[in-house]
Amino acid sequence: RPNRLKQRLRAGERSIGCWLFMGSPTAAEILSHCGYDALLIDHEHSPGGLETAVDQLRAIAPSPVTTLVRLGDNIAAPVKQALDSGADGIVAANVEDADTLERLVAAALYPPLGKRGAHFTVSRAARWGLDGDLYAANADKELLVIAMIESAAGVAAIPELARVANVDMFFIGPLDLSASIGLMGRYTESAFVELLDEAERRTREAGIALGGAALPGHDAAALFDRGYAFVTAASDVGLLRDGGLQMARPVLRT
Ligand code: 3PY
Ligand code: MG
Repeated sequence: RPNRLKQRLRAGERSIGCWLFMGSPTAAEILSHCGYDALLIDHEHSPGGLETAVDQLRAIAPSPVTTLVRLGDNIAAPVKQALDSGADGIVAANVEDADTLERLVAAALYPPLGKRGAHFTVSRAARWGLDGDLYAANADKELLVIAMIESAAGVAAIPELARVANVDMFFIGPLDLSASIGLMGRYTESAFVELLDEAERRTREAGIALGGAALPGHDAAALFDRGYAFVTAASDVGLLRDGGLQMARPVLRT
């Protein structure tokens, strides 16, 4: 199946994503109908493991939305399992060195480009072996590998990380980026603003697509204006929480 986000990146089109923190296939299904280009299943902070992810992927599958899994750990095993389960790509949190990134890319790509092990019978992505040849022929071209930059060390490493082949995007995580310099969530502090600017500038200079999460108070449009190709501006939890507050507050006040 075509990777919508990857196609849009190639075409220079702006794309929007939403995080899935609830481990809920129903929330995933609802959001798959809302016009996002990509949904990001989180395994870094969220409940739910691979089997939950498979149910989320099934719920999204009738839609053309790209599915990404953010890894709980930057090692090879969950990369292979997420991709064989049918995710269209992986997101690695807080990447700070080229060796780690190289190993993750190698886990995502079949030889000769990488070292991804092949097994199609157990692979939902290869339609349980029915599409083994087709999947093998297209996987390396279609999958996305996204590295998150979310520390001062990660920003410093951008030129080195950019030399790793077959990385599709650097995605800036502002919360952890601010925390890494002792300013957690203090997005207007000049030291943070400067570090964010530097991360954006280095990514642009490296010629890698820039992604990021919209800060509270910054809408996605502001990030697109700064050259972002992909922005996440919502999550299943955030939408439910904020919608819940919005409905309850006026009632409670009367
Ligand atoms: C961060 O801001 O740290 C993120 O991981 C974005 O989702
Ligand atoms: Mg983070």
